[in-house]
Amino acid sequence: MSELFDVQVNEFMAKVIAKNPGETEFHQAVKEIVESIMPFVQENPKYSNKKILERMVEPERVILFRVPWVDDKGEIQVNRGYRIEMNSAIGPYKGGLRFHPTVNLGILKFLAFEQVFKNSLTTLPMGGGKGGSDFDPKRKSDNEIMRFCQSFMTELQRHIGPDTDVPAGDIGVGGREIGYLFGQYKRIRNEFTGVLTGKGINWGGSLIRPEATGYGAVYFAEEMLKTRNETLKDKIVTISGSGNVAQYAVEKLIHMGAKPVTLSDSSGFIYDPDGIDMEKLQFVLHLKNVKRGRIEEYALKYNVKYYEGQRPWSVKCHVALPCATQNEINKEEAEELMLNGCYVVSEGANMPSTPEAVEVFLKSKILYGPGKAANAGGVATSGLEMTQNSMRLPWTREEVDQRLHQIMINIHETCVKYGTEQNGYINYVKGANIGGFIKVADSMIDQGVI
Ligand code: NDP
Ligand code: 2IT
Repeated sequence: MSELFDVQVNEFMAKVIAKNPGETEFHQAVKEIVESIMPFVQENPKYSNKKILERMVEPERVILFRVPWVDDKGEIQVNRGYRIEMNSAIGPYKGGLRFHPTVNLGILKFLAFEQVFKNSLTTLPMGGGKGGSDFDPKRKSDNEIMRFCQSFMTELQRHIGPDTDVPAGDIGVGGREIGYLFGQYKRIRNEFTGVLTGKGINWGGSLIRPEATGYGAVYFAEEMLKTRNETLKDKIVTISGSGNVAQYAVEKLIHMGAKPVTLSDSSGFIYDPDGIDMEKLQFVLHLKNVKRGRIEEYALKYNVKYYEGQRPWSVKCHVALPCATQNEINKEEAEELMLNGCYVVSEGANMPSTPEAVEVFLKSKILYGPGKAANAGGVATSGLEMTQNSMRLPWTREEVDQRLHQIMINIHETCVKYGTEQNGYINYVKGANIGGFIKVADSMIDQGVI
């Protein structure tokens, strides 16, 4: 980037930081976008004249509310609920809910901001939003989870709707939580609508939605490899996380003939040099989705090594799929991945690589697919769930999977279109940011000063 752009980015960021103090993850997400977009905006004065970036970093609406509930001991607990309605230029607000003790305004604003660009990349008509709570679902009984979800929805329901804002899952929010949330919405509003996605298959859910984010991240890795005339077959793959995204990334990797060798949770990671096969994956699904246990149990069951308190990036691999959380690959870990021969990173999680790690990937000229492109398959399939709800007609697994696959191919093409540099290197960060920006920015211009 030229010095002029550096100055402009720094000036822009100084204002964002002053206006949103302490929201470090939000600053990080905005800076990455602004660094990519600033040169493009300068070349296209219609965007700078209309203050598009200045408007985009300000959420259309932020909702913050009290979530009181009674635990199994009869004690009253108080959590904080949020919904960030970031941008509705191209469709109703759309994005997940995260239940995790670390949740705060800055984290949800970063996620909502990313979501705006991601949703635009899917080509489907969805604006961007995100919400959640600092509620910790770990070690809670099923009844406690239900009571919390009911209290959360009792307030959230007045702000959302199938044509207004359509939440879904994220960390700590899966099929079980969506069920309790949906039940409470229906009870209060007396409406059976597609107000949430990730619903159960008997009550308006879409086939392949649970699989979609993990499958999509693997499809994206495959598309990146194709640009070098390679495939995933026989590639050794490290994966972090062992939740929704990680589980189905592993399944698709197995289908494609790759060898997934690690999984993790917030306590540590397991390394299975023989590869995680379908039978072992079934064990993980039961462990995580039914027993709600720790990944360490995999090591005990299959007699492999468990690394307490560590992340899997020291393991030799061709491909890395971070599928746990933000900032889970730092500069040193990125360098270690490169030294060990890793040359494909496809991000299932949102912003899993720190800015310094991203710099390492781009300097090393590897195939690096940032989250807003690589993990867009989840929200894209949520968009397909909304379509099926509107039609009141479900599609088959094959139909949804085929559409998901095509959307990931299209997102990859958009990244190539806007991210290919003069020397031929595809900078997917730039490609995804500019590709996602244009449709939202043009829609904002069409709709006046909104
Ligand atoms: P889950 O709650 O199903 O799983 C999360 C996994 O990541 C768990 O193994 C969890 O371990 C681990 N994890 C969470 N927080 C941390 C942390 N602070 N440090 C270390 N490990 C952590 O969530 P998902 O699989 O749905 O989400 C994973 C990532 O993918 C997130 O970044 C999310 O935003 C992103 N994403 C999800 C989509 C979806 O459709 N679900 C769509 C697009 C992106 P533990 O159980 O110990 O907490
Ligand atoms: O980060 C994400 O894209 C999600 N958690 C999925 C959002 C959705 O609305 O399906």
